[in-house]
Amino acid sequence: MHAAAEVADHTGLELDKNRLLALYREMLLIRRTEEQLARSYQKGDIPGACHTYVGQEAVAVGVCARLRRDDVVFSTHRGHGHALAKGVPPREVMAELFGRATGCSRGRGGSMHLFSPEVGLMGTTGIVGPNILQATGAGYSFRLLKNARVSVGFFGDGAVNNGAFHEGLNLAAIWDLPVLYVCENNLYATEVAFGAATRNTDVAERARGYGMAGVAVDGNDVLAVAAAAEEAVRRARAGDGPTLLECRTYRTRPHAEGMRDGGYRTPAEVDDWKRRDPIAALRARLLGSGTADEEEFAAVDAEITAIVADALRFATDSPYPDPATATAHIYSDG
Ligand SMILES: Cc1ncc(C[n+]2csc(CCOP(=O)(O)OP(=O)(O)O)c2C)c(N)n1
Repeated sequence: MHAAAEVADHTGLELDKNRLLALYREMLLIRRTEEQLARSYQKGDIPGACHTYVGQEAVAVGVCARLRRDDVVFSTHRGHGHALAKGVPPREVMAELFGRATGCSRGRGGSMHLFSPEVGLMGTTGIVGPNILQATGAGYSFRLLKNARVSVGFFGDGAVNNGAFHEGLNLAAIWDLPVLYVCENNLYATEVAFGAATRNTDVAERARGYGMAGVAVDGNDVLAVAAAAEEAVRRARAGDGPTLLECRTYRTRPHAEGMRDGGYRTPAEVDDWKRRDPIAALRARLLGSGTADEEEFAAVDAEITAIVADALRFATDSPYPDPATATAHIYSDG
Protein backbone atom coordinates (compact mmCIF):
# COMPACT_ATOMS: atom_id res chain seq x y z
CA MET A 1 0.00 0.00 0.00
CA HIS A 2 2.73 2.37 1.03
CA ALA A 3 4.64 1.76 -2.18
CA ALA A 4 1.62 2.31 -4.40
CA ALA A 5 0.77 5.50 -2.53
CA GLU A 6 4.29 6.80 -3.09
CA VAL A 7 4.00 6.24 -6.79
CA ALA A 8 0.54 7.77 -6.89
CA ASP A 9 1.79 10.83 -5.00
CA HIS A 10 4.39 11.45 -7.61
CA THR A 11 2.25 11.03 -10.70
CA GLY A 12 -1.35 11.35 -9.70
CA LEU A 13 -1.83 7.87 -11.15
CA GLU A 14 -3.37 5.04 -9.16
CA LEU A 15 -1.49 2.01 -10.43
CA ASP A 16 -1.36 -1.28 -8.60
CA LYS A 17 1.68 -3.51 -8.51
CA ASN A 18 0.60 -5.64 -11.46
CA ARG A 19 0.14 -2.62 -13.69
CA LEU A 20 3.48 -1.17 -12.63
CA LEU A 21 5.20 -4.45 -13.43
CA ALA A 22 3.32 -4.57 -16.74
CA LEU A 23 4.83 -1.20 -17.69
CA TYR A 24 8.29 -2.56 -16.88
CA ARG A 25 7.58 -5.72 -18.85
CA GLU A 26 6.38 -3.82 -21.93
CA MET A 27 9.43 -1.55 -21.94
CA LEU A 28 11.75 -4.52 -21.56
CA LEU A 29 10.00 -6.35 -24.39
CA ILE A 30 10.69 -3.40 -26.68
CA ARG A 31 14.31 -3.10 -25.52
CA ARG A 32 15.15 -6.78 -25.95
CA THR A 33 13.34 -6.97 -29.30
CA GLU A 34 15.27 -3.94 -30.58
CA GLU A 35 18.59 -5.35 -29.35
CA GLN A 36 17.84 -8.59 -31.18
CA LEU A 37 16.83 -6.71 -34.33
CA ALA A 38 20.11 -4.77 -34.19
CA ARG A 39 22.09 -8.01 -33.98
CA SER A 40 20.06 -9.55 -36.80
CA TYR A 41 20.56 -6.43 -38.92
CA GLN A 42 24.33 -6.66 -38.40
CA LYS A 43 24.21 -10.29 -39.57
CA GLY A 44 22.43 -9.21 -42.75
CA ASP A 45 19.16 -10.93 -41.86
CA ILE A 46 17.03 -7.77 -42.13
CA PRO A 47 16.48 -6.09 -45.50
CA GLY A 48 15.87 -2.34 -45.68
CA ALA A 49 16.25 0.25 -42.97
CA CYS A 50 15.98 -0.44 -39.25
CA HIS A 51 15.51 2.49 -36.85
CA THR A 52 15.51 1.24 -33.28
CA TYR A 53 13.66 2.76 -30.35
CA VAL A 54 16.24 2.07 -27.64
CA GLY A 55 16.06 4.75 -24.93
CA GLN A 56 12.56 5.97 -25.84
CA GLU A 57 10.54 2.98 -24.58
CA ALA A 58 8.76 4.93 -21.82
CA VAL A 59 6.92 7.06 -24.37
CA ALA A 60 5.22 4.29 -26.35
CA VAL A 61 4.50 2.26 -23.23
CA GLY A 62 3.26 5.17 -21.13
CA VAL A 63 0.91 6.42 -23.84
CA CYS A 64 -0.38 3.05 -25.06
CA ALA A 65 -1.03 1.91 -21.47
CA ARG A 66 -3.81 4.52 -21.34
CA LEU A 67 -5.40 3.51 -24.67
CA ARG A 68 -8.11 0.99 -25.47
CA ARG A 69 -7.60 -1.67 -28.09
CA ASP A 70 -9.95 0.17 -30.49
CA ASP A 71 -8.07 3.46 -30.16
CA VAL A 72 -5.68 4.00 -33.04
CA VAL A 73 -2.00 4.83 -33.43
CA PHE A 74 -0.26 6.37 -36.43
CA SER A 75 3.46 5.84 -36.09
CA THR A 76 6.76 6.78 -37.69
CA HIS A 77 9.93 5.33 -39.18
CA ARG A 78 10.94 4.55 -35.56
CA GLY A 79 7.83 2.52 -34.90
CA HIS A 80 8.70 -0.97 -33.58
CA GLY A 81 8.08 0.21 -30.01
CA HIS A 82 4.70 1.72 -30.90
CA ALA A 83 3.67 -1.52 -32.60
CA LEU A 84 4.64 -3.70 -29.64
CA ALA A 85 3.12 -1.33 -27.08
CA LYS A 86 -0.17 -1.22 -29.03
CA GLY A 87 -0.32 -4.99 -28.94
CA VAL A 88 1.14 -6.35 -32.17
CA PRO A 89 2.53 -9.80 -31.23
CA PRO A 90 6.37 -9.87 -31.06
CA ARG A 91 6.43 -12.81 -33.51
CA GLU A 92 4.63 -10.70 -36.12
CA VAL A 93 6.91 -7.70 -35.63
CA MET A 94 10.05 -9.82 -35.86
CA ALA A 95 8.80 -11.75 -38.90
CA GLU A 96 7.89 -8.51 -40.70
CA LEU A 97 11.40 -7.15 -40.17
CA PHE A 98 12.73 -10.41 -41.62
CA GLY A 99 10.43 -9.97 -44.66
CA ARG A 100 8.48 -13.15 -43.95
CA ALA A 101 4.93 -14.02 -44.97
CA THR A 102 3.95 -14.39 -41.30
CA GLY A 103 4.80 -10.76 -40.51
CA CYS A 104 2.12 -8.26 -39.55
CA SER A 105 2.23 -6.83 -43.12
CA ARG A 106 2.71 -10.30 -44.64
CA GLY A 107 6.38 -9.54 -45.25
CA ARG A 108 5.64 -6.81 -47.77
CA GLY A 109 6.37 -3.77 -45.64
CA GLY A 110 9.34 -4.22 -43.34
CA SER A 111 10.33 -1.92 -40.52
CA MET A 112 8.70 1.26 -41.80
CA HIS A 113 5.42 -0.30 -42.92
CA LEU A 114 4.07 -2.19 -39.93
CA PHE A 115 0.28 -2.48 -40.03
CA SER A 116 -2.08 -4.22 -37.64
CA PRO A 117 -5.46 -2.49 -37.67
CA GLU A 118 -6.90 -5.37 -35.58
CA VAL A 119 -5.08 -3.90 -32.57
CA GLY A 120 -5.24 -0.27 -33.71
CA LEU A 121 -1.76 0.01 -35.21
CA MET A 122 -2.68 1.93 -38.35
CA GLY A 123 0.82 2.01 -39.72
CA THR A 124 4.41 3.10 -39.41
CA THR A 125 5.70 5.29 -42.22
CA GLY A 126 8.95 6.31 -43.84
CA ILE A 127 7.72 9.82 -44.58
CA VAL A 128 8.21 12.36 -41.79
CA GLY A 129 5.05 14.32 -40.99
CA PRO A 130 1.96 13.05 -42.82
CA ASN A 131 0.96 10.62 -40.06
CA ILE A 132 0.06 13.74 -38.08
CA LEU A 133 -2.64 14.39 -40.66
CA GLN A 134 -3.75 10.77 -40.72
CA ALA A 135 -4.17 10.86 -36.95
CA THR A 136 -6.17 14.05 -37.35
CA GLY A 137 -8.39 12.43 -39.99
CA ALA A 138 -9.07 9.43 -37.77
CA GLY A 139 -9.98 11.80 -34.94
CA TYR A 140 -12.38 13.58 -37.29
CA SER A 141 -14.07 10.31 -38.21
CA PHE A 142 -14.40 9.33 -34.53
CA ARG A 143 -15.93 12.73 -33.83
CA LEU A 144 -18.47 12.29 -36.64
CA LEU A 145 -19.29 8.75 -35.51
CA LYS A 146 -19.51 9.86 -31.86
CA ASN A 147 -17.82 6.64 -30.75
CA ALA A 148 -15.49 8.09 -28.07
CA ARG A 149 -12.44 6.51 -29.67
CA VAL A 150 -9.11 8.30 -29.54
CA SER A 151 -6.45 8.76 -32.20
CA VAL A 152 -2.73 9.14 -31.49
CA GLY A 153 -0.02 10.47 -33.76
CA PHE A 154 3.56 9.86 -32.65
CA PHE A 155 6.28 11.93 -34.30
CA GLY A 156 9.77 13.27 -33.65
CA ASP A 157 11.06 16.80 -33.19
CA GLY A 158 12.00 16.56 -36.88
CA ALA A 159 8.31 16.73 -37.81
CA VAL A 160 7.27 19.86 -35.95
CA ASN A 161 8.46 22.31 -38.60
CA ASN A 162 6.69 20.33 -41.30
CA GLY A 163 3.51 21.89 -42.70
CA ALA A 164 1.53 18.80 -41.66
CA PHE A 165 2.11 19.69 -38.01
CA HIS A 166 0.58 23.15 -38.43
CA GLU A 167 -2.38 22.00 -40.51
CA GLY A 168 -3.17 18.99 -38.37
CA LEU A 169 -3.00 20.73 -35.02
CA ASN A 170 -4.94 23.74 -36.20
CA LEU A 171 -7.78 21.64 -37.60
CA ALA A 172 -7.94 19.42 -34.51
CA ALA A 173 -8.09 22.48 -32.27
CA ILE A 174 -10.93 24.25 -34.06
CA TRP A 175 -12.99 21.05 -34.29
CA ASP A 176 -12.12 19.73 -30.80
CA LEU A 177 -10.95 16.43 -32.27
CA PRO A 178 -10.07 13.50 -29.97
CA VAL A 179 -6.39 13.38 -30.90
CA LEU A 180 -3.15 13.06 -28.94
CA TYR A 181 -0.17 14.56 -30.72
CA VAL A 182 2.82 12.92 -29.08
CA CYS A 183 6.14 14.54 -29.94
CA GLU A 184 9.09 12.37 -29.01
CA ASN A 185 11.68 15.09 -28.71
CA ASN A 186 14.96 13.16 -28.77
CA LEU A 187 16.94 16.32 -29.61
CA TYR A 188 18.01 15.28 -33.12
CA ALA A 189 16.48 14.70 -36.52
CA THR A 190 18.92 12.21 -38.01
CA GLU A 191 22.09 14.22 -37.24
CA VAL A 192 20.59 17.73 -37.04
CA ALA A 193 20.23 19.19 -33.55
CA PHE A 194 16.74 20.48 -32.86
CA GLY A 195 18.17 23.86 -31.88
CA ALA A 196 19.64 24.22 -35.37
CA ALA A 197 16.23 23.62 -36.96
CA THR A 198 14.08 26.05 -34.97
CA ARG A 199 14.32 29.15 -32.82
CA ASN A 200 11.69 27.75 -30.46
CA THR A 201 12.72 24.38 -29.06
CA ASP A 202 9.82 24.32 -26.59
CA VAL A 203 7.42 22.06 -28.51
CA ALA A 204 4.67 21.90 -25.88
CA GLU A 205 4.53 25.68 -25.80
CA ARG A 206 3.52 25.73 -29.46
CA ALA A 207 0.15 24.33 -28.40
CA ARG A 208 -0.82 27.79 -27.21
CA GLY A 209 -0.52 29.07 -30.75
CA TYR A 210 -3.25 26.63 -31.76
CA GLY A 211 -5.42 27.14 -28.71
CA MET A 212 -5.02 23.60 -27.46
CA ALA A 213 -3.66 21.94 -24.34
CA GLY A 214 0.12 21.47 -24.34
CA VAL A 215 2.15 19.49 -21.83
CA ALA A 216 5.85 18.67 -21.59
CA VAL A 217 6.99 15.66 -19.58
CA ASP A 218 10.15 13.72 -18.85
CA GLY A 219 9.86 11.16 -21.65
CA ASN A 220 12.15 8.76 -19.79
CA ASP A 221 9.73 8.54 -16.86
CA VAL A 222 7.03 6.07 -17.87
CA LEU A 223 4.78 7.06 -14.97
CA ALA A 224 4.95 10.74 -15.89
CA VAL A 225 4.15 9.89 -19.51
CA ALA A 226 1.25 7.65 -18.48
CA ALA A 227 -0.15 10.32 -16.16
CA ALA A 228 -0.02 12.97 -18.89
CA ALA A 229 -1.53 10.56 -21.42
CA GLU A 230 -4.32 9.70 -19.00
CA GLU A 231 -5.32 13.35 -18.76
CA ALA A 232 -5.07 13.85 -22.53
CA VAL A 233 -7.14 10.73 -23.25
CA ARG A 234 -9.77 11.83 -20.76
CA ARG A 235 -9.97 15.21 -22.47
CA ALA A 236 -10.26 13.62 -25.90
CA ARG A 237 -12.97 11.12 -24.93
CA ALA A 238 -14.97 13.83 -23.23
CA GLY A 239 -15.02 15.86 -26.46
CA ASP A 240 -12.83 18.55 -24.94
CA GLY A 241 -10.28 18.55 -27.72
CA PRO A 242 -6.76 17.52 -28.61
CA THR A 243 -3.50 17.67 -26.65
CA LEU A 244 0.07 18.23 -27.71
CA LEU A 245 2.22 16.08 -25.46
CA GLU A 246 5.96 16.67 -25.68
CA CYS A 247 8.00 13.80 -24.28
CA ARG A 248 11.64 14.80 -23.77
CA THR A 249 13.76 11.75 -24.38
CA TYR A 250 16.80 10.42 -26.24
CA ARG A 251 17.73 7.58 -28.59
CA THR A 252 20.92 5.95 -27.43
CA ARG A 253 21.65 4.04 -30.65
CA PRO A 254 22.51 5.64 -34.02
CA HIS A 255 19.70 7.12 -36.12
CA ALA A 256 19.45 3.84 -38.00
CA GLU A 257 21.32 0.56 -37.70
CA GLY A 258 24.47 0.50 -39.80
CA MET A 259 24.96 4.27 -39.55
CA ARG A 260 27.93 5.74 -37.78
CA ASP A 261 27.10 7.84 -34.75
CA GLY A 262 29.83 10.46 -34.45
CA GLY A 263 30.23 14.12 -35.24
CA TYR A 264 26.87 15.51 -34.22
CA ARG A 265 26.80 14.42 -30.56
CA THR A 266 29.42 13.46 -27.99
CA PRO A 267 29.93 10.06 -26.34
CA ALA A 268 29.62 11.86 -22.99
CA GLU A 269 26.13 13.08 -23.92
CA VAL A 270 25.07 9.58 -24.93
CA ASP A 271 26.49 8.15 -21.69
CA ASP A 272 24.67 10.78 -19.67
CA TRP A 273 21.34 9.75 -21.21
CA LYS A 274 22.14 6.06 -20.77
CA ARG A 275 22.33 6.79 -17.05
CA ARG A 276 18.75 8.09 -17.33
CA ASP A 277 17.56 4.82 -18.82
CA PRO A 278 13.77 4.57 -18.47
CA ILE A 279 13.73 0.83 -17.75
CA ALA A 280 16.46 0.91 -15.11
CA ALA A 281 14.76 3.95 -13.55
CA LEU A 282 11.41 2.19 -13.10
CA ARG A 283 13.12 -0.92 -11.80
CA ALA A 284 15.10 1.09 -9.23
CA ARG A 285 11.98 2.94 -8.20
CA LEU A 286 9.91 -0.19 -7.66
CA LEU A 287 12.76 -1.89 -5.80
CA GLY A 288 13.37 1.20 -3.70
CA SER A 289 9.74 1.52 -2.70
CA GLY A 290 9.46 -2.20 -1.97
CA THR A 291 6.77 -2.59 -4.62
CA ALA A 292 8.58 -5.50 -6.26
CA ASP A 293 11.69 -7.55 -5.43
CA GLU A 294 14.68 -8.83 -7.39
CA GLU A 295 13.13 -12.25 -7.77
CA GLU A 296 10.06 -10.79 -9.47
CA PHE A 297 12.20 -8.76 -11.85
CA ALA A 298 14.30 -11.83 -12.64
CA ALA A 299 11.11 -13.69 -13.56
CA VAL A 300 10.02 -10.89 -15.91
CA ASP A 301 13.49 -10.74 -17.45
CA ALA A 302 13.45 -14.50 -18.09
CA GLU A 303 9.95 -14.33 -19.58
CA ILE A 304 10.95 -11.55 -21.99
CA THR A 305 14.15 -13.33 -23.01
CA ALA A 306 12.05 -16.38 -23.88
CA ILE A 307 9.48 -14.34 -25.82
CA VAL A 308 12.14 -12.65 -27.93
CA ALA A 309 13.95 -15.94 -28.58
CA ASP A 310 10.64 -17.47 -29.65
CA ALA A 311 9.91 -14.51 -31.94
CA LEU A 312 13.33 -14.82 -33.55
CA ARG A 313 12.86 -18.56 -34.11
CA PHE A 314 9.41 -17.95 -35.55
CA ALA A 315 10.73 -15.28 -37.94
CA THR A 316 13.70 -17.35 -39.03
CA ASP A 317 11.60 -20.45 -39.63
CA SER A 318 8.85 -18.62 -41.54
CA PRO A 319 8.67 -18.64 -45.36
CA TYR A 320 9.13 -15.60 -47.58
CA PRO A 321 5.98 -14.46 -49.43
CA ASP A 322 5.32 -16.45 -52.59
CA PRO A 323 6.65 -14.38 -55.55
CA ALA A 324 3.52 -15.37 -57.46
CA THR A 325 1.53 -13.17 -55.03
CA ALA A 326 3.67 -10.06 -55.61
CA THR A 327 0.75 -8.09 -57.03
CA ALA A 328 -1.73 -9.15 -54.34
CA HIS A 329 -2.93 -6.51 -51.85
CA ILE A 330 -2.00 -3.63 -54.16
CA TYR A 331 -5.57 -2.48 -54.80
CA SER A 332 -8.51 -2.71 -52.47
CA ASP A 333 -11.37 -4.93 -53.64
CA GLY A 334 -13.93 -2.45 -52.55
C1 LIG B 1 9.22 14.24 -45.61
C2 LIG B 1 10.53 13.64 -45.26
N1 LIG B 1 11.63 14.41 -45.25
C3 LIG B 1 12.83 13.88 -44.93
C4 LIG B 1 12.95 12.53 -44.65
C5 LIG B 1 14.29 11.94 -44.30
N2 LIG B 1 14.32 11.61 -42.87
C6 LIG B 1 14.14 10.35 -42.45
S1 LIG B 1 14.19 10.23 -40.79
C7 LIG B 1 14.47 11.88 -40.64
C8 LIG B 1 14.66 12.52 -39.29
C9 LIG B 1 13.45 12.44 -38.48
O1 LIG B 1 13.71 12.98 -37.22
P1 LIG B 1 12.58 12.98 -36.13
O2 LIG B 1 11.28 13.27 -36.78
O3 LIG B 1 13.01 13.88 -35.04
O4 LIG B 1 12.52 11.48 -35.64
P2 LIG B 1 13.70 10.60 -35.00
O5 LIG B 1 14.44 9.97 -36.15
O6 LIG B 1 14.54 11.48 -34.17
O7 LIG B 1 12.97 9.56 -34.22
C10 LIG B 1 14.51 12.50 -41.86
C11 LIG B 1 14.73 13.94 -42.06
C12 LIG B 1 11.78 11.76 -44.70
N3 LIG B 1 11.82 10.45 -44.42
N4 LIG B 1 10.59 12.32 -44.98
